[in-house]
Amino acid sequence: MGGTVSEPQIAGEAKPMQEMTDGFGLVIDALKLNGIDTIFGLPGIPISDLARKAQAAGMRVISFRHEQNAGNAAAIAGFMTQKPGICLTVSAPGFLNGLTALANATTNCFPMILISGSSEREIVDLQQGDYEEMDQLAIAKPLCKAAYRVLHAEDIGVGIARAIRAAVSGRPGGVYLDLPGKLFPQSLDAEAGRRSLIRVVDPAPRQIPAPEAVQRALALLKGARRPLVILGKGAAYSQADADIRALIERTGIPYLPMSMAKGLLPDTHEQCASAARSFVLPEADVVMLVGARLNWLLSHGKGKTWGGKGSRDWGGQRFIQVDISPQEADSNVRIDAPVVGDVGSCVSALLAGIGSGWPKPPAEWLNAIAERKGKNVAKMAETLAKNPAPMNFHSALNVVRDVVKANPDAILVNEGANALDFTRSIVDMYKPRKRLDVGTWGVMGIGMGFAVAAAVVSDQPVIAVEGDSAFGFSGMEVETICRYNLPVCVVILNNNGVYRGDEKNPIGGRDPAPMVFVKDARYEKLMEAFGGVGVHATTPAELRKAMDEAIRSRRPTLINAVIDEAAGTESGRITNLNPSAKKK
Ligand SMILES: Cc1ncc(C[n+]2csc(CCOP(=O)(O)OP(=O)(O)O)c2C)c(N)n1
Ligand SMILES: [Mg+2]
Repeated sequence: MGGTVSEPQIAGEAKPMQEMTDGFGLVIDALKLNGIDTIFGLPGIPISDLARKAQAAGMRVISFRHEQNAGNAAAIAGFMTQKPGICLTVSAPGFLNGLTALANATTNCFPMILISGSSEREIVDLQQGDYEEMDQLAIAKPLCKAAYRVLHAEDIGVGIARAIRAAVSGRPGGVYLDLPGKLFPQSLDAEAGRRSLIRVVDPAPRQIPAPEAVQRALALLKGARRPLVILGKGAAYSQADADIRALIERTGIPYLPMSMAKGLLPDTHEQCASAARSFVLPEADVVMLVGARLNWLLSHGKGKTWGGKGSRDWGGQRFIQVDISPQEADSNVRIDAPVVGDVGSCVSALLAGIGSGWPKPPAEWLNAIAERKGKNVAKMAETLAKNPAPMNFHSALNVVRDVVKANPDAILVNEGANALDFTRSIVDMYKPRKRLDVGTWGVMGIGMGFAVAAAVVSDQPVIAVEGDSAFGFSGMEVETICRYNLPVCVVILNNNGVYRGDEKNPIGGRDPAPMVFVKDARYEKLMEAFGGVGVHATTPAELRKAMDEAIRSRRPTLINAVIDEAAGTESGRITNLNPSAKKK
């Protein structure tokens, strides 16, 4: 046991020297017993010794500069591994800093456990003003899937077991585990401690769909004239990669990957309809959602995007929805064939029902899509071939696209507005779970936390394509990247501001406009400050050279790619969601 301590025998006592353990040791042993080998966190009172002892017990302890980044790291580690990512924070302010990541994880269905130390219950509950006093459990509850507190060392095993089950079973999500400072030094006979721990059996049980639900779905799919499959990040999470590919290929149905489902099949696959998205959504008659929700990212399944007459009108589609949550169906429009179960079990049941003789969709539909795709791909190729000075998003991302193509195992982290939207549409992904981004909320700040975790979990090179604003939310973690010597190449698409950098103060006052930053900021020097490689790139050739070198050397690298400050658009692709922009 990593964390056991020995207590000296008391003089005159007859019993042999008793091996003892304590709260610190039990937390570490419980995590290790469940195959959790990494903690992302930021230590301090009361969890400093927990971090030290975890490292001494052979766990990887990755310390960050801000808890939100540690939390984002834990969340994406959970997405990548199907094991809950652990984020460890101190009380009140540290806990609150981690809470945004916990809420974001829950929204995105990433399994993570936020473990926070907390202050003395007796003082907190009487509000007597303890050091970092806060009723953390109450605050965490509405923002996560489950929240628990452990008061006695002998309950640590149960607490960790419950947290693990809550995080990964059913629809995964964020879990809060409150460990008051007084818990850690509580000592316990080591043997009793060992017996109190639980190795969780089957933490995420398969959920097999009902045969009649599968039949209903297949009957609907079979009658379709213009079928479409939409793959969401739930499909990517399931790791049922081979079956998902078989489902697409054996049915011959065109598919659209949501952002983090890109690469489940290579984006260059002939059935990929991404380049004809605005054609296939309104035209499809039967749509099968696989681990994708009909939220804002899919215009709630209605409106003009889906061929509805007005913004709230339903189109004519009929929907099949494969989802682990029985509550998901009918959230926005009618779901004609819900298939409830884990994506892997559902897809394998669908495949069994499909057999080998499934008729391909009508050629008319496939040809119409191919035609749109061809036109749009040609148009894009033309734009990408241009070489303007200064660089724009297209000419810079054309380089990233080539580098990712040459390094399909590299993981791409991506955030920003234009920096996000252009990267998503220009950079093809070739393998599952290689694209990690802002997810359901479109949240800024995931960049460096995701990059650190991706490198730690996979040991593959990581390319983080960042808007200059987006980068600022987690930029201090370049020190973390250097400290752990991680193979992360940050590419900042630097257009001097949020969306663009050419706005002026409307009344000509001394303050700059609210959406712009210091012009020509030298972000690369931040990486140099900590011993990494900084590059100022003003041409595609310079960018290519620096990226190739970063991937070859695996050295922490930050490339400041200078982009035309007038190249972006307001809110990137979601200008329509911005109330003030709408008035214009
Ligand atoms: C936590 C959070 N705060 C604020 C925003 C609003 N927001 C959306 S995109 C963005 C930054 C866009 O600028 P940049 O990253 O430089 O990308 P660009 O469009 O300039 O390429 C901001 C602040 C957000 N999405 N999340
Ligand atoms: Mg910008």
